Amino acid sequence: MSGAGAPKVTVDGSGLRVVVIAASWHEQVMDGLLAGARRALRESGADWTEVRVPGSFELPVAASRAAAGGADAVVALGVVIRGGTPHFEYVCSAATTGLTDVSVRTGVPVGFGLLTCDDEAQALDRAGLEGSSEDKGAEAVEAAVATAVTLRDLTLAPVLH
Ligand code: DLZ
Repeated sequence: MSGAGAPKVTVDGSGLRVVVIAASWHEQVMDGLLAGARRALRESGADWTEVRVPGSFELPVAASRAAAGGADAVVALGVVIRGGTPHFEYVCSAATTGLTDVSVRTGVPVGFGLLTCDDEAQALDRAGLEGSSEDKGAEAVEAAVATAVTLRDLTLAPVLH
């Protein structure tokens, strides 16, 4: 999937409580994703907390707890790099399905900052580091905060007859 065509999302997230959940595999890439997420959160004006989980497989259960605990938006960050066994597919699929389920079941938007890459070079190119072509940590924050604002406005919108 190409990153070309991504919108520039700017949104006022003041008053929102965001929980960032970050996996711990692939430290250099994760550092980039987290730095991008923090930049975007500062720009949005939202308040946030950060928690770490061991791997991307653990992102959904932590996201579920954060949503149940009152977060207005959750941002899930992780990196999975393809290896020589089908393990990659299982971890990616479980994390993706799990995060989707959390967001639809709870009504709390989950920013999808999970990189699923063939190799580390691909991941570094998307990690928002110097020389990277994309900043997926920031994108995940922008999407989650923008969606939380949209959902808040939808809840407050009067019913038109
Ligand atoms: C086991 C595993 C492997 C092989 N690779 C990754 C990875 O590239 N990225 C990641 O976030 N996690 C990986 N894991 C760990 C699993 O996500 C999970 O933490 C373990 O299977 C324990 O439940």
